[in-house]
Amino acid sequence: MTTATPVLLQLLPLPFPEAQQRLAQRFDLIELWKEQDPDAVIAARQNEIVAVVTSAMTPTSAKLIDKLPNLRAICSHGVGYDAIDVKHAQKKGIQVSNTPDVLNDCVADLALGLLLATARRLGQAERYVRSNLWSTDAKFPLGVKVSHKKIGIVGLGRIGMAIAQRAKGFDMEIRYHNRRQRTDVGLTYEPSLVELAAWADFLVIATVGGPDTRHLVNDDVIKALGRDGILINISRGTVVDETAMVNALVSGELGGAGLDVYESEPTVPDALKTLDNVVIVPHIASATSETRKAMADLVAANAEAFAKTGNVITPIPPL
Ligand code: 8YV
Repeated sequence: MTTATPVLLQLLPLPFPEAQQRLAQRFDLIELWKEQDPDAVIAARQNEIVAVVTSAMTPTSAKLIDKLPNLRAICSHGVGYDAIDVKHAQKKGIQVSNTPDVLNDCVADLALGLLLATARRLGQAERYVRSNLWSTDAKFPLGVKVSHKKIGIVGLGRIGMAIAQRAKGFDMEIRYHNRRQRTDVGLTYEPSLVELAAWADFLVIATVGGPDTRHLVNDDVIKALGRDGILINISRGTVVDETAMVNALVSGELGGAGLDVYESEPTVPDALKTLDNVVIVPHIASATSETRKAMADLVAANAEAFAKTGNVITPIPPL
């Protein structure tokens, strides 16, 4: 790298001051969220910018990338990259890093948390006690057992494997569906997603988002999971045909759902808010202080490594 202080375009603040400070110490920062006229600032400094900091939920388009002729690295806060045009960046020789592994535990914990909350009606039970219903009729409905039940994992990657590890703790029978069978895991592979759903008591979505998996969980899969089945989604809302899911929940053709992600966040279909067999939370799978700090630190480390060596530490593999 040249001796001049490299210029970094930061689309959003890192949620931890230490990590933000590390960027400020190493780069000439353009903190775009502070700018009155962001487009004018980008136009004025477009030739100087060599790196961008963004996040899994911040659109980082080919249009923005093409405005920056000397861009060499994009460092993203988050493991998912469906909001970033990674293919376009990589085609232009631009590295894109994400924050894998540091969030596996918390995302998998929330997947099991949603599964338990939905199966045991924790959200409904909470509302029941808070609205003083317990003292009046004491007829709270039964939940369904989790231990020793069948769990189907859609997308057996790092997070999927962490979910499988936790499911073993509940003595659950585990099968998975992926684009390809994995040869390095001793779990049962199901080539047909519909067959996996038909077999499973709980279907957990842990696959990547983006056009390749859009509506992978369609009406056929949802109907196969069925009246006693429970759908859990901690990946991306677009992976599930949300309209089909809502219709099946309302009609009773799907037993229940525990959701952290939605097709048009932060919009959540109103119908879901009225259903007792649904647990809905606001995209918080990685939202713990420990994990978000680790994610912010990894973004700073990727940017620092790029400034020092020209290479990020956790690049997204070529797509
Ligand atoms: C987000 C996530 O990163 O990592 C992901 O892909 O969806 C989350 O951890 C977070 O919500 C904001 O950046």
